[in-house]
Amino acid sequence: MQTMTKEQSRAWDIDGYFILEGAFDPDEVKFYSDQIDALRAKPGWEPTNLPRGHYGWVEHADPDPESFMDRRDLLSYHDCFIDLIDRPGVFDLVVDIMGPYLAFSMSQAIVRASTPEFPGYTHTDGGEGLRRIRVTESSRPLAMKAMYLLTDVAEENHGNFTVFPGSHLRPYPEVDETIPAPDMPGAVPLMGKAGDCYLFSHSLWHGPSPNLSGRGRKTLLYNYCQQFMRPYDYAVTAAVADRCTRRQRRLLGDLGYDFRPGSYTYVPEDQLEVIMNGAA
Ligand SMILES: O=C(O)CCC(=O)C(=O)O
Repeated sequence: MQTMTKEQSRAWDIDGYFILEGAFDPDEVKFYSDQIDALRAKPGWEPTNLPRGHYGWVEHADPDPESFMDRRDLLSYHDCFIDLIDRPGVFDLVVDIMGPYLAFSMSQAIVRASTPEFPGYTHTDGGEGLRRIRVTESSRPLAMKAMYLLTDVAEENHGNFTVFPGSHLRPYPEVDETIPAPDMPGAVPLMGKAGDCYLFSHSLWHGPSPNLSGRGRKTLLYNYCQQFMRPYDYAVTAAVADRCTRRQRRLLGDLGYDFRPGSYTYVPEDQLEVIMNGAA
C-alpha cells in the first residue's frame, strides 16, 4: 500500500494535518457534488434543534443546493459513498497513519451556505471525552478524518476549513477559556481546489470559517477510529453490508464471526490480510 511521503509525515506529526491535492478528478467532483444535491430530497440524519454534535431524523433538507446541509450516515444512499470508505490513494494514507487495527466510524456531507449570519466555529472531533485525551507525538491517533473538498476555496472567508496547526498536541483550550474562533490568532484558513482532500487528526482544533463567497461550499467527510472505539454511525444495516467488500465490511465492524468477549480489542487473525490486501 502507498505510504505518506516524508513531507506528509512531517506535516502530520508537527501540524496535525496535511492536504492531498487532486484526490478526485473533475468528473468525480461533479459526480459527488450531484450526489450531495440529490440527498436533499431524501430523509436522513441532520442537526435539528438538538445540542451541537447531535443529529435528528428529518424527511428532507432545504431543496436549494446552495443552502446549508449537514447529512450523516451516507452509506445507504448510493454505492459511491461506500466506495469512499477505502478509496485507494486516500485510505492507504489513513492506514499508514492509523495502523491496520482501525474501523470506519462516520460519513458526512456538509454544505456551508454563503451567508453573513454564520460566524464559523472551531472544535476538536469526538466530543467532550475525546477532547481531553491527547496521545503523544509518536503515537498513532485515536481517530482522524478525510475531508474531500468539492468546491474551490481560493480566498479567506469562503467557508475555508480552518485549523490551528499543532493544536492536536496541546491542551488548547481548557474548558473555562474562550473557545477558539476561526478569526483568532494562530488560525490558518486553508485554501484548496475542488477534488483536494484534507487529512487531519481528531484532536486538531479545526472548523469552518464564515462563507461570504456567494456560493455554498461542499465537502464529504469520512472518519476513522481505532477498532476498539465505538463508531458514530452505529447501525450498519444488512442492506449496506451486502453491498460492501470484505475489507469494507471489516471496517464497518464485521469481524468475520459473531461477537464474543474480547472482540474489537483483540482483533481477528486475518486483520492484516483483510486491511492490507483486501480491496477485492
Ligand atoms: O465544514 C467544515 O469546514 C469543517 C467540518 C468540521 O469541522 C468537521 O468535520 O469536524
